[in-house]
Amino acid sequence: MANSKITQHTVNDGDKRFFSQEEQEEIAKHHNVETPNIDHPENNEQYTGLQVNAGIEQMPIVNPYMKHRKRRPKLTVSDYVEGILKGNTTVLGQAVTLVESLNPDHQAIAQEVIEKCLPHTGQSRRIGITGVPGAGKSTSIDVFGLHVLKDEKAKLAVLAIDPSSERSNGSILGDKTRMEKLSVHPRAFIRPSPSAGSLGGVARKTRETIVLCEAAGYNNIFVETVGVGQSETAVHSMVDFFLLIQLAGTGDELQGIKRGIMEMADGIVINKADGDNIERARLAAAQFRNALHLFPLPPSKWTPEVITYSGYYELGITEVWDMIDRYFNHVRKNGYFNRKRSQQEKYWMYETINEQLKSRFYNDPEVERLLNLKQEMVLANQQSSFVAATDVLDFYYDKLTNK
Ligand SMILES: Nc1nc2c(ncn2[C@@H]2O[C@H](COP(=O)(O)OP(=O)(O)OP(=O)(O)O)[C@@H](O)[C@H]2O)c(=O)[nH]1
Ligand SMILES: [Mg+2]
Repeated sequence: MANSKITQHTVNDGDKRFFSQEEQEEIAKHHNVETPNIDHPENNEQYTGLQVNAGIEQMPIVNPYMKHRKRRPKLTVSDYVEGILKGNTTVLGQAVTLVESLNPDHQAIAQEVIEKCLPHTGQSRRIGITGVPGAGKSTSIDVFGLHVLKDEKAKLAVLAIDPSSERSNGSILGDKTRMEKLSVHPRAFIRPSPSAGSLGGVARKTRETIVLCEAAGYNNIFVETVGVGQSETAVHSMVDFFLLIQLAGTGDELQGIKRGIMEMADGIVINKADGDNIERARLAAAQFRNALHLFPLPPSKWTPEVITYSGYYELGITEVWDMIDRYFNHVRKNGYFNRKRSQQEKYWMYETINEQLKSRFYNDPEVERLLNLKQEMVLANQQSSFVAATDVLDFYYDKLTNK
């Protein structure tokens, strides 16, 4: 009895604890009890009954054969640049991840890498592709992409802008099922939209990714976006050619609501011109052509063309691409190509300034506090919105100048 009292000790919290032989001796000494002498019949030589085998040793919880996986060595700026210029897609992918990272250290490296890549860019055709959900963008990009890649010297990067999205990882990745052929093509690089954030932020990251891709030798860039909201403007401001994918019979062609988007388009293509949809697609094309006549000639002096095709059945793909080739010849000849790119550079400089100004202002904790206060006052009619706004701005300017 005394033995069991010691070997199985109950502590206050009701936990049962077990002690080693030495510990038991130690405890026994402490409690003034004799060292337990475990006297079991099994230990007697005469004993012939059942024996309890020694238990097996507890397996270690860590696999002793496990090899420590080497951590990927951190790349330096020149490692990144060198890898990208060699066209190493793993390094390119890692660099894009840096561009997308919110970590300021990553951002700093990313900016340096971009800066060093800039001299190696500008040689590509940048094509924006938009269309309402279900218009067939992914299906079409797959076939357009393969068409472009028939040229052995061609490399294609497919990027996306989808600021709305929790689909961030879905947008293109999920779509890889719809881009089956392209996603396994050795000369294609597919990257989903940077994860949700402000449109300006997402668009800037995509634009920086274009720089990296071009430095890596991708001479064709597709930027996909969903045909709803403001993202078209962002895409339009980073591509040379803007392709609008439309469907027949959705009523869009009559509503003219997409006027802004139609004005941006350098080419309108009516998808799903197959089966019994061919006639309707032709009709829609005619309506679009009529509508386009109402717009003045754009600064490119290029009249947007309207073409029907079928992405799924791969009909009319060459015609679509011939149109795009014609556009590039046209704008290269009349100098619009370079002019537009310069304008875009300027646009993005101002966009970045706007974005930075706003985010610094709104992320300042003191401004945030004052804003909350002023908001209350405005809601309670104690101050006009104009005076409240001026007060907050003055406070911020003072704070900046006193720094
Ligand atoms: N009949 C026909 N169906 C097509 C064609 N192109 C695409 N589809 C079908 O239309 C549906 C939508 O195509 P997607 O390529 O996923 O369209 P999407 O524009 O990428 O759609 P979101 O990613 O949701 O914006 C799919 O079921 C396609 O199979 C086509 O040329 N003809
Ligand atoms: Mg899609």
